[in-house]
Amino acid sequence: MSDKPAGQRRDLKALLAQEAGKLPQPERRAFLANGLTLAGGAMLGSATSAAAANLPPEVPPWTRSVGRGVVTVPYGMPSRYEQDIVRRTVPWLTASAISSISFTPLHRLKGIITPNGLVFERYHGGVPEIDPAEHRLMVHGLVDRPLIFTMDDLMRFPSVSVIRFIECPANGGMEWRGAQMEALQFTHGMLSCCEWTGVPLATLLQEVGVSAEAKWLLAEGADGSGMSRSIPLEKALDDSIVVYAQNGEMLRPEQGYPLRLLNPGWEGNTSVKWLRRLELGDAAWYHREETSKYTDLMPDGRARKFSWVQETNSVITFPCPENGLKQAGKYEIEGLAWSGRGRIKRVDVSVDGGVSWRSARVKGLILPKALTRFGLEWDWDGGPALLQSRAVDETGYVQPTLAQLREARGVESIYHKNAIHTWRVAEGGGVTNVQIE
Ligand SMILES: Nc1nc2c(c(=O)[nH]1)N[C@H]1C(S)=C(S)[C@@H](COP(=O)(O)O)O[C@H]1N2
Ligand SMILES: [Mo]
Repeated sequence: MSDKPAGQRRDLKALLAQEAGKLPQPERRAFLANGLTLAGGAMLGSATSAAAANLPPEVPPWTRSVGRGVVTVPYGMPSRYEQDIVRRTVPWLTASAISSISFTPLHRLKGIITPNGLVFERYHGGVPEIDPAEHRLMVHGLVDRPLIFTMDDLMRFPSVSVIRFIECPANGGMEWRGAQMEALQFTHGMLSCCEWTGVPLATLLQEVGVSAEAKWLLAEGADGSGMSRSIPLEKALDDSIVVYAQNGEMLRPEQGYPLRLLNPGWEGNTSVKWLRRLELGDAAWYHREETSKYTDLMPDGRARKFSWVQETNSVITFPCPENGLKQAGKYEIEGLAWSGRGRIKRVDVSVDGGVSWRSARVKGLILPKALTRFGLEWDWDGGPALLQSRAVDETGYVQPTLAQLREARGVESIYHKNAIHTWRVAEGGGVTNVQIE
């Protein structure tokens, strides 16, 4: 999008008028037929910063010489012009970087896959450096044959690959009591979606033979925090996966190299990284991460426990505080929707704070428990607007309003804030984060 002052845009307009005769006619007709007027076009907007000598019909220097050769960069990195697209953290959120969180730059991503280097990170005891040759997974407890697997052992089992989101249930948690984060990266960035490859947990459980009394499973990490969660056996047998690869390559250290558990659609916390131990038992363990943490204090003073599923949620990724509007005209409002219960069925978008709604186009892959992208064409009149998205999943669950969520859960929760989110577009195109009930 254009981020140039109006003066420069006028220069562009003049330049284009001058160049118009040189443009191939069919392209020009299509361009105008789309109804996009000058600065509405991102291509035109970005052209304003270019030196005249590099603009068509001139031939720029990089076209008049050869570029760098193969394996100058053995492991490829994004263009240096994309260097600002990085994970970011909120320094005041946690006392130390060892037990902290970084956020995915959702405002700059396309499609539904999060590139490995931009997947949000959450650690309770830092990232351990584990040699896969020395890593073991022990499966024991109420089983017929306790076993210890090497990484090589695990890779001999038939594998599966699935595209699934992982979301920390604390995503947006700063906003329960009204705190406003002025960036999409910080309101919703504890969210990622990757293709994960590994062995279904059911396969490993078959290998060890689960005892009839077993009802729960404890998953424990090999990191310094020794993080652990109790998982009901039904989930473990349903769709949990012991994962070793992510988007086609081995897991990143930040994501649990060499092995993590993936519980699709559930609190990110249950997807234990650096997985070293699975214990079968007849009851939940009630460890720290399911008692003092990852429970929700309700208005009656009691705590909701084992609130595993990440319920239907959505957010508009363009425009957003980081990506404002510059000039009245046509745009595509875009966003992401997801549900821990299955597929997204529909996404409605409002530009008037929920008074009226239109159905957005759901774009690309529509997979269960995966990010799903939506878009809606919008002719912005240049005036104030309140943008909202409301997702519905295949179970019929409708994303609640903030008022409905507060009504049901009070304001003491940290986790599971999946309310309809509002971006306020001001006259002039600046976007801010607002809460409307
Ligand atoms: N062993 C271990 N597993 C862990 C954690 C951890 O600190 N240690 N953090 C959990 C939390 S709270 C979340 S939200 C997810 C985050 O996964 P990611 O860092 O791959 O995005 O990992 C979970 N698994
Ligand atoms: Mo988390």
